[in-house]
Amino acid sequence: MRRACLSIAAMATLLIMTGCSGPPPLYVDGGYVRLNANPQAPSAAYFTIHGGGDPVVLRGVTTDEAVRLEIHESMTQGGMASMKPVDSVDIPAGKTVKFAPGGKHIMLWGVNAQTVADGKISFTFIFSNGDRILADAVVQKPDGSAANAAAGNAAAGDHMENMANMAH
Ligand SMILES: [Cu+2]
Repeated sequence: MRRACLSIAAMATLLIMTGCSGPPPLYVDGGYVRLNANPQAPSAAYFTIHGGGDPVVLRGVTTDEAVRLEIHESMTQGGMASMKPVDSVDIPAGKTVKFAPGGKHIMLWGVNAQTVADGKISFTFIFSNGDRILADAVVQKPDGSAANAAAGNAAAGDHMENMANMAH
């Protein structure tokens, strides 16, 4: 599913470069879950959302593979790091919104152990324009290495393929 979205994005990029004026697609990629070293504590998921032709709002994220999740925003105030849940995230047209450590993230409670072993978690992103976009996240151990070596390598391969597409 993720691969299909990426190739549509790559094709759209090519169309734009060849002079077609179709709007850029809204899509999600670069997903990974960083497991918490403390199994009782929540883990975090990170993604990159690429805005399409019109501004939209991310209204929610779901997964079948965790007990609960929340969209969070981390901040540092007076040297104190904290985070708070957010209900929605604005995705401006044509802009990239990155979920990354120290900023926006998806907090996950009770990640399915079998999913962790498989090394991949699927999420659905729900947008204000009605789009529901499925995106996979590679599961990483607390040290950043892949929880499942095969899944981790496949993701790295996707990334390389992506870079190659962009170079065309
Ligand atoms: Cu959080």
